Amino acid sequence: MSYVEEFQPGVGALPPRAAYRSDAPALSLNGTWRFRLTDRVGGDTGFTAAEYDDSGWAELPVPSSWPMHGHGKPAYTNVVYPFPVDPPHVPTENPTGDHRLVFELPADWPAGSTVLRFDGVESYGRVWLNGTELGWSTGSRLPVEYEVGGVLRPGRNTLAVRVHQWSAASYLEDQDMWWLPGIFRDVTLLHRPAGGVGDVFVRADFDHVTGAGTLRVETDVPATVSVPELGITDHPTGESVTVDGVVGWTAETPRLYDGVVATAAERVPVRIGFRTVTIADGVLKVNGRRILLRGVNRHEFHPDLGRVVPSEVVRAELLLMKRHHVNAIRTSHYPPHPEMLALADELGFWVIDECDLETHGFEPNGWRRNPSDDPQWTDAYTDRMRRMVERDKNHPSIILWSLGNESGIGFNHGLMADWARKRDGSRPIHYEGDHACRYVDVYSRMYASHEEVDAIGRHAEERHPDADDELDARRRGMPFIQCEYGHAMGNGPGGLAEYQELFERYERCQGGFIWEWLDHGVRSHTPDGREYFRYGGDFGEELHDGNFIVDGLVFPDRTPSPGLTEFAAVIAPVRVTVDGARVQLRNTYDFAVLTDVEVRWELTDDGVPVAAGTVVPQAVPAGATGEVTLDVAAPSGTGERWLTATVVSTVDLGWAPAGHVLGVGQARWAEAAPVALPAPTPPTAEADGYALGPARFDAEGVLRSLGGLAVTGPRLDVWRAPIDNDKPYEAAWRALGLHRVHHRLVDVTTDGDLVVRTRVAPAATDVGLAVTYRWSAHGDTVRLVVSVTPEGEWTVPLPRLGLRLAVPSTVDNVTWFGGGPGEAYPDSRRAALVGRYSAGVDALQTPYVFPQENGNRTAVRWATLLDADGHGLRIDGAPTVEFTVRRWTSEELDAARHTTDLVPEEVLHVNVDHAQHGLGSGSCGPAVLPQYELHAAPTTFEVRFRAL
Ligand code: IPT
Repeated sequence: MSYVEEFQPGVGALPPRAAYRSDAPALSLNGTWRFRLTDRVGGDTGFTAAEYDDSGWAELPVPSSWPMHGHGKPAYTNVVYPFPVDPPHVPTENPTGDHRLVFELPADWPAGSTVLRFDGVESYGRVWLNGTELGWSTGSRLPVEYEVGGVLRPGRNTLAVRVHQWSAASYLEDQDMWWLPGIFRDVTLLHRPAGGVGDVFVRADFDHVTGAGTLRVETDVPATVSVPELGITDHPTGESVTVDGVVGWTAETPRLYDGVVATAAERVPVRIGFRTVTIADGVLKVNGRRILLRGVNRHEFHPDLGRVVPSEVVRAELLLMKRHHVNAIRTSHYPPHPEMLALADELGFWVIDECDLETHGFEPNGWRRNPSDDPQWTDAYTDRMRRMVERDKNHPSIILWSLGNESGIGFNHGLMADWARKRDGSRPIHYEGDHACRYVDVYSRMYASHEEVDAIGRHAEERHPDADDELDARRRGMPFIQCEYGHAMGNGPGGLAEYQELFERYERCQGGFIWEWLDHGVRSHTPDGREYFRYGGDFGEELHDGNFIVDGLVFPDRTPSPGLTEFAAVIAPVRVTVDGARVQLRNTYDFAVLTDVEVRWELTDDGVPVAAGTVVPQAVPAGATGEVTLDVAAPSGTGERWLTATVVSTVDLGWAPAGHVLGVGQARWAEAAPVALPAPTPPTAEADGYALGPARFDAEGVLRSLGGLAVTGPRLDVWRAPIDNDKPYEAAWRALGLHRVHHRLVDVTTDGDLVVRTRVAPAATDVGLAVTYRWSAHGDTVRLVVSVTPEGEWTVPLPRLGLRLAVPSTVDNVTWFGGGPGEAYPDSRRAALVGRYSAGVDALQTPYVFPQENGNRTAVRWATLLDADGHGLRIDGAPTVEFTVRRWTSEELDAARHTTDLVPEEVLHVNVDHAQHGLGSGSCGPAVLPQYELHAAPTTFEVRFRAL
């Protein structure tokens, strides 16, 4: 048995303590180290000696995930272990990274105690300083400190770290992510002055009735705390002090007070947020009020660097979250870099800090030998919990401790929870895997359907089979959160607005966390230099879970995907309702007063502004609704008239500049005046087809040109390149053959109109769609009425129902009046506003890492496709269509595996749809809600074409 196959968590580390940076000397050992990769445990340790010659080794930045720097490769599995499940054993072939750093100790470094701190080493790190072994650690996303005062030398020092990818601890770190070994967080030398502060525990409660804050700081040694702003000066630690009139900390009002904890030897800056978390009457409250979590699950990943996320990237991404109204983060599924929590305190997020624990790979084996229920692993479990709580306990943003993720359930969870409650009774315990809620304080689920959330809201959920009456009653009395919902894989998720309605309807349902924030794609380039992102299987892994690793609201480079835009619209803090000239503003914040905002309104006719103005509303308290009446002097007009009211901040919010949108509402003031079409001119038969006004058809009744513009089609289309969230349907769609339908011409006749009848059906089945295309010409407009009648027994929904046509690739400037500016689908269209928009065809594509249906513009009244000279085509819905245009077909999109597989054609493929099926969350969760399913049913729709 190899030494990496121990159940115990480590040897030689100091007891865990709070993360802080004091005025004691510190030396970052981040930088360029020497590196050598071998494939076995237990190799010669000669490299740990100071005199060892490492000049032949590679250079490697630390922190780093070494496979991202050309040493070995990343590998992705979701649930399964990429090695036999035989705990605590791991493969003999065990990528092992030897790291060496020679560093100079500053001449003024004080004598005495110094600790060497590693903030993250994956998965097993063995450490030597100047040839002396300090110990070893596991618990990758947790810090470890070694006392090195006795081994540190003046001048030159040699640090050697041997990191093994696989260890017994790998069984506890089976999170759904790339396997990426390395010293991936900071390495620091910290002087520990004699009489220094040691551990610090800042407890800062807020009494929402009196407005008083009570501060009590605990330290290992007698010390004082000062908070100048609150008039607290040299107050002894260990004793409470109550101050009236403090401002409580909340995610919406993240008020921090700067303080200092001091002994004669050391000063530790602390940032104090007064807040009290309680569960009362079955509701999770902060400072006495119910909170609603509008959260995301956040992994730490960077497309070039792996588990190393530069601090400026972290700040930018938290700002991006704030700007999209995200107010909560679950640190799935391990404690983040400590700086992220400091930022969460500062910017304002509710955080579930989750322990670095997942044993999901035991599930496919029936949870046999699951470490969660095995005493051999108890120390490892409680060690992880202790190291998380001790490191992070001073962050006001953290409101719940989570025991980990997807680890089944066992008594070790109970021991973790017990320890945490004893050490920090101020935060409730979360763990989703405890379905009976034996050890936890909140009821948490993942991917519960709307129906189930509704039942939970009514306290009418199913009883858990393992729960007796008491346990059942206990759970039924708990607040409910969805720690994961809305699976943001590829296009989607759909149905978010309906979840939000449930969270707002039921007091018990306190929101949730979208799975997940970020696509973990690995940035790569084709030989000719085009960028794309790799996912599971792209590194030749023996076992992998493909693109299940790209399931975020932002792309790997952290640009927002339409899913984020939609989520932002759904959770926008101000719900704006326009009713004539009255605009209601519902403030959905839990704490913040709506103030320093203005309502900018605009009146448009067919998307063209005709009047605009600004009004300043009265302040609206949290949870209340305010109203303004607009003074609109509207000119007369005949277009479709919309009033749009946008609530924007008039001040810099700290996380967004003035002008930031907090909510938008729209209402239609007038329908468009009906267009009177000129009387029809009948079709004429020609040698090779038919002429109808400006249109020319071939003998089979297929449109070939319009006013001289080459056009092919349109003909019926029911296929879309399946989206990841089509998982519940895709197999049935393909089995039926919806991706390979045949169009049989029935006949072409003229009866004043040109009437083309076809039957559209896949081979090998007797179901089909009888289609009639009725064409008529009215001046320069050609009108098409399509009637579709299903035949046979349809048992699957349709991906889409509409028309596809091809036009020359030169007409690639698109303008439309309808929903926009971004893509939208029936169950994901809160972000789409009616307006007039323009974009090039390329900008209309959404580059999902795994290519799939995308780019639909919803409720399009009309669209023009024009070339550089302004010639082209206009398409009108009667009244609206769903509209997509791309340089490849749906079939090509379907076949592509990476964005760079898509090659532009000489034509544009335009989909003009009567409807599309919804998105849902079916890649990992509920399918499309019934009201957004598209069923084959008798349907008639109308489209008009005109050459421009
Ligand atoms: C759930 C996991 O907790 C999460 O890490 C991720 O894998 C997600 O699914 C899917 O992307 S577990 C699943 C079995 C519901």
